[in-house]
Amino acid sequence: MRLFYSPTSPYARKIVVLLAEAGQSAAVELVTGSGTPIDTGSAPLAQNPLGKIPALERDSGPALYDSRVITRYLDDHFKAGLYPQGSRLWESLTLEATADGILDAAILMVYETRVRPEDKRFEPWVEGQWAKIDRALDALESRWMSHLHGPLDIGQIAVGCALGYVDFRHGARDWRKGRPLLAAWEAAFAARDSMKNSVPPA
Ligand SMILES: N[C@@H](CCC(=O)N[C@@H](CS)C(=O)NCC(=O)O)C(=O)O
Repeated sequence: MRLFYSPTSPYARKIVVLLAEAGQSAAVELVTGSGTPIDTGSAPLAQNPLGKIPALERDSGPALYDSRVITRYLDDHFKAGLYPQGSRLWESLTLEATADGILDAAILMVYETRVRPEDKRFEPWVEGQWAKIDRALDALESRWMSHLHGPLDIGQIAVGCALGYVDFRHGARDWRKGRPLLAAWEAAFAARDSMKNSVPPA
């Protein structure tokens, strides 16, 4: 299998971390390629018509996207057990969606400054994206800590990668302030080998 990815993509990082946690990193070749909404660059268009990474080319069958489809496929393929059985599954999926929502907002903020010309930027829109992240982080601190401290699952991997990306691109926002439980959890999670080996390059 081949994963189209970028070492700075937090969506791709979820997959790289899942593979490492499953002991299957060697089973998937990493191929670099990416674009932006205004320049498809080296994005894997044949694999994903939306022009986004990650995309997974399989040995047979059509390529898969987006990251949530790929993580679930690989979990099933390698029997990794990172999607719990029973009622906890719905919690894990909601936690994963919360983390991915943080990423969606965080990346839109990046595009607003990197891709949009300065005279066309709209600050209230950027702050509206940050407000989504702020509320989601508050929710993690106030109601998700017990799940985060439970058995390793896709929700935790997604949150770990989302917090890593907020640090990477929006470090000046100081998300740890007022969130001691989440900050402590993140420090421990970031120390896992799977996370240390997938830190985005500066
Ligand atoms: N929902 C998608 C989001 C993927 C995504 O936005 N990837 C970014 C890179 S981190 C991208 O390829 N952006 C290019 C674009 O938006 O055109 C997923 O979970 O895979």
